[in-house]
Amino acid sequence: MSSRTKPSGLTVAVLGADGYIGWPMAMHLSRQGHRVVAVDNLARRRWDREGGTYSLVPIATMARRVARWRQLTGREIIWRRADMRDFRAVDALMAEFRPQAVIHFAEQRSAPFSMIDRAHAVLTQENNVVGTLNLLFAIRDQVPDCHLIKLGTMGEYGTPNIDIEEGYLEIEHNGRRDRLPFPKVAGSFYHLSKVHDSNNIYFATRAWGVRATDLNQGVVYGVDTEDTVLHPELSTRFDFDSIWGTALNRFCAQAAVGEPLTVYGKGGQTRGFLDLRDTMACITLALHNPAERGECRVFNQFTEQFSVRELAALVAKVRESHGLKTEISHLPNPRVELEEHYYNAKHQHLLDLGLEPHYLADTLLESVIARVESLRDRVDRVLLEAPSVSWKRGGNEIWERYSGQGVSSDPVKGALAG
Ligand code: NAD
Ligand code: USQ
Repeated sequence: MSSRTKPSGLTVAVLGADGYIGWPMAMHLSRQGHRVVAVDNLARRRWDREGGTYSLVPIATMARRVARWRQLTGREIIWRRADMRDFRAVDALMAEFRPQAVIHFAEQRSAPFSMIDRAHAVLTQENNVVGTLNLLFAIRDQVPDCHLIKLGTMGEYGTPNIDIEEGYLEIEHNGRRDRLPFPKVAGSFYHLSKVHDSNNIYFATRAWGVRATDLNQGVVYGVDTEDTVLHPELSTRFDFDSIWGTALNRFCAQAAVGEPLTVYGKGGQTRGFLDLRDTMACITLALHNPAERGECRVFNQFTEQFSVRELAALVAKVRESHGLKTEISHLPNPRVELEEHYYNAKHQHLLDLGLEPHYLADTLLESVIARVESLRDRVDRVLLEAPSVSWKRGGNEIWERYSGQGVSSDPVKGALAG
């Protein structure tokens, strides 16, 4: 691992910069004096329109965001609309800006979305795998020294009955030893798209000497960073529906409007979690301590682990401290996943680089719930309802109810039109 730390004035491309994490990341790096090129094809806004979902926190257009950022800070974020599946566009971006680092968030990131039907599974894997492949080729051809920082997910590993290492496992088999990628048993076509990406990235580091950091990130929570709070037009999104909203976001929204918390099955499903501010810190640490040429580093990027049941209890406890009773309902689980399992995932590398974590304390939960409460008039309770995508049967009632046309016949082409 390189010992370089804290360079400033790097040119960094943030791909997926209109998203929940991408937008605060773009501001965070701009504040630190880096030259930020923010790229997105706005597909996510389009998928929201198609499915009748929306961010609870109102979000401004990218044009308004970068204008407001410039006005408040005097700093420039260069905004470019481009689709990662369009190789010419990706190649041209790398050639024009010659970034020293690329932070790649630009993927379809919902597991339920990927399980709606064949078309959504294909869209997800085509969007994610082709986008990352295009980026790898563009880096090889245009900026071979560029550091790729790629957002993967802890869900790539699944929930094995052994400790989860950071990317690689030392194995002894029939008297021989090797260090091999940790086995991956992902739980949705979305999570599998990240496994495929990881394999392609690892190959590109070996074949072409690309420098890469593959961040297996846990579930991110929180809505505010020091930059998003500067102005309403700098806010980032907050998803609460059953397609895009994570369990924790949904529980906060359900508690805020007095609906029961929707725990799927027994609720023993355990995952890694981290605060949005720690995501900023982790990625900045990876950026300032780059991988070597030909190195494929894997960091497990989370700070704490909780079961779904524990999350629901935490939210209910916060409400109780305000004298409010919150019901927790255990619904039939729409997913195919273990509901009680061993889970012990290592996450040492980022701590070694200097990460100082925030923890999911009552105060943080309280502030998220309060934020949702202040927006309660915007909450459509239909979107908080019971799960709508079954891992076995697919389908999405919300999608059909809102769009009135069911799943669009070719969402892949549609997304290109974005
Ligand atoms: P998001 O959906 O809010 O943002 C993703 C952005 O990427 C969107 O703005 C979308 O328009 C853009 N995008 C998608 N496909 C694109 C394409 N082909 N070309 C250009 N832009 C495209 O998601 P997020 O929550 O900000 O997640 C960012 C990344 O982090 C994703 O890769 C996700 O898989 C990963 N991740 C997220 C979490 C989480 O809890 N949010 C946890 C682990 C990993
Ligand atoms: N769950 C509930 N109730 C709900 C919603 C979900 O009990 O109302 C359960 C699910 O069954 C699952 C767990 O909560 O067991 C986590 O689901 P989630 O929707 O919060 O998170 P997930 O689908 O895993 O996806 C989210 C992000 C994804 C990221 C992933 C990180 O959407 O982009 O990759 O978290 S990780 O979980 O580490 O793979």
